[in-house]
Amino acid sequence: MGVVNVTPDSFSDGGLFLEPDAAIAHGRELLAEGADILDVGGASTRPGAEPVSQHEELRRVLPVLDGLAGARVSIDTTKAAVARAAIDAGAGIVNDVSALRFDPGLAGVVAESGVTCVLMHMLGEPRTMQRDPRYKDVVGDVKAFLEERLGFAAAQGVAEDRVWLDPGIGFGKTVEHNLELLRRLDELTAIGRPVVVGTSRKSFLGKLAGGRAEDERLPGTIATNVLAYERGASVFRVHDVAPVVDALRVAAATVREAPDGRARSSRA
Ligand code: PMM
Repeated sequence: MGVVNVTPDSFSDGGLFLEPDAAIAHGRELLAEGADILDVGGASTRPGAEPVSQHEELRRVLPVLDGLAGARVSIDTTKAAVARAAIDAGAGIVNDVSALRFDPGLAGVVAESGVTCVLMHMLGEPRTMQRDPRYKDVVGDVKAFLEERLGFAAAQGVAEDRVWLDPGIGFGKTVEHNLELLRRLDELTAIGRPVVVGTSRKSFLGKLAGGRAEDERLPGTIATNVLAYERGASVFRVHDVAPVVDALRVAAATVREAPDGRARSSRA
């Protein structure tokens, strides 16, 4: 899953693709590099980000979705109206970092349209999530949250086999929380739904490597995505598609199948 952020303020590429033509060209480049899905977003979710109006979010993403018609696109939004318009413009996946918590209308849009949705864990909301995040057991807590949101989605009429789950790396988590989630990712894949991971260029990678800036975090991005693959993740949300595709191809060729001959995990 290649990231197309149509925002002025995303943490690693804010402002680079704010013009529709630049975003569309970037999306096409990511497809050429091997992305299966383009994740188009018009509202930054970086820590401390201020909310964006529905009107502004639509203004940013709609021309880009039109320009990328024909590609497999996910819309990174928490808003029902944005998801509705994006689906009408061809998006087949709704990537909701609030896991259907922020907009009471979004579950209905997903259910009624029959698209796939990504439910992601976040502690609270982007404005405040990095203020001293605490868990009893981060993996147990995130797993319970994702199971509860999966149940909620199903109760709202979303087919369970249309739901992907995401631990929300960096969303209300310390470095140690992120590492524990990646170490024990198999406990989340055990829920039985495809797991999405988004470690790309995130600050914990910079901290672990001795203070690297956003554009110096590709080695950490590759390391974490390969390990997540080995632990059963299915979808890898990244900015740098070509090198991660290469790394995952090598990882896939290296990983053994389960003793019973089945693939190790469900792949999206
Ligand atoms: N991370 C960001 C935005 N959207 N969606 C999912 N499902 N998982 C993530 O980890 C995730 C996301 C923040 O990264 P960006 O600002 O570079 O887009």
